[in-house]
Amino acid sequence: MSDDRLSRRALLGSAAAAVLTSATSAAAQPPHQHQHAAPTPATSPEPEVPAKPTPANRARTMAPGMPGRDYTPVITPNGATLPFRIVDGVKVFHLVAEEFQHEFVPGLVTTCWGYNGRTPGPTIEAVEGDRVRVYVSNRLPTPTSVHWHGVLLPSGMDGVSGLTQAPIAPGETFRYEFTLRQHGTCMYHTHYDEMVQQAMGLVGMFVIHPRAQRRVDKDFVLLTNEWKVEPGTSRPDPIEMIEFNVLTFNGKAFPATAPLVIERGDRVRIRIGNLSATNHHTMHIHGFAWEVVGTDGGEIAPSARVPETTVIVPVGTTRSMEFVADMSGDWALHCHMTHHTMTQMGHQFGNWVGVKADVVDRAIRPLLPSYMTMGEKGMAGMAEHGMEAPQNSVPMLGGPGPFGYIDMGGMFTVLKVRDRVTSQADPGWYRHPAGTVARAATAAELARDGITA
Ligand SMILES: [Cu+2]
Repeated sequence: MSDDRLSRRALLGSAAAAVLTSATSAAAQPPHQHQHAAPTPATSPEPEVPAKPTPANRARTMAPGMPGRDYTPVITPNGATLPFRIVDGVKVFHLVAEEFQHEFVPGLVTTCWGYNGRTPGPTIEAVEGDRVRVYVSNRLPTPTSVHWHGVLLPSGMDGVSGLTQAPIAPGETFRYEFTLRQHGTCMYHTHYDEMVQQAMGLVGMFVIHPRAQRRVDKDFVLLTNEWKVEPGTSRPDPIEMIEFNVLTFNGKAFPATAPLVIERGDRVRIRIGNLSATNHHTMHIHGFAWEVVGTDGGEIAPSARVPETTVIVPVGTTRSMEFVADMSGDWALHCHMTHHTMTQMGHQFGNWVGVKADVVDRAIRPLLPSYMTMGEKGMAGMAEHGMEAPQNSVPMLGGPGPFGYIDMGGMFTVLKVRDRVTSQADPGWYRHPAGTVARAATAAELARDGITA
């Protein structure tokens, strides 16, 4: 022990003793001794203050909770759940941080970082009382670490590089181990060179089920992220701070987002995490009102829940919403920030509404391959009508729908509520009962109701 540390400890010991002294035995001090400098032997290992038991080290390990028996497993659309094995009563997981080719949407593939070949990494799913051991292997060209966001655990397992552990060097495997003493919707992400590594995709969800479940029929997990991918390039730009142009649910932009397939009458929970760099997302559901039942800090008491259709999920949080899906149909679920349902829209465009932009485009494109403008009547239909675009780019991409082109991209997906559901396979488009679809008004209707078109 260095002299410096020794003397600081001695000081701490003195201060603690002084507190005890003043509280209990001030009168017993010899008269020549100063009250707040009570003597403590310099050799005393720690202050004589009983440690307050902290929740993390009070955690009680229970038998491992098993899917199907102790909980209804979550569904991660476009994603996966991390498998585990049980060794001497401990759930053992393995995350591999690595680089791979990731397709945001057909036509846009870039080199990303993530876990086990995907971004977000596979969802970790466990049960309150489980003891979990997570090995993290680093196959990246740079150090990393994993922080268990929202998980209550001993400080040394918190994964903050430099603060609570050494960084995991390339080629190394670290071991994290703790007992889960809570339930809720948490996350995991890199805590080394955070801006670059999260922007490259080192993020994932960590769902902890309670022992006594309030069961739902469908329990979905969506993790949002935002990326900057210049049209025609092959890597996200990890130092972008403001102008993100690819916005994703579970690493996918619409139309590559898998639908959430729900049986009519199901009680549904949707857990949404946000590990975007900058943007809070305003998650809006069509067809239903939902209630926020929990955050990454825990459950919200039923008396405090408020009905909503749009919920802000701030950066670095999760929100869990529940509702009963009592109406069949194809219902949109999307971020309500309109530019977050666009893919690779340039933020430097002027306002070209009313201008014949294609003439200008043709003149400038040979000089600036990534140059493009919005269409003269707005941006709808630009991708649909075969706007010229650089290789490996999907400017303004939307997707085909049953009534034409859906001019949405980015953070947009569809809840498909059907009378009978047996899997998450896409059931196709909803077949609307006769007379329940908006259509062009007839002349007779306009005349009857006194409407001049
Ligand atoms: Cu958004």
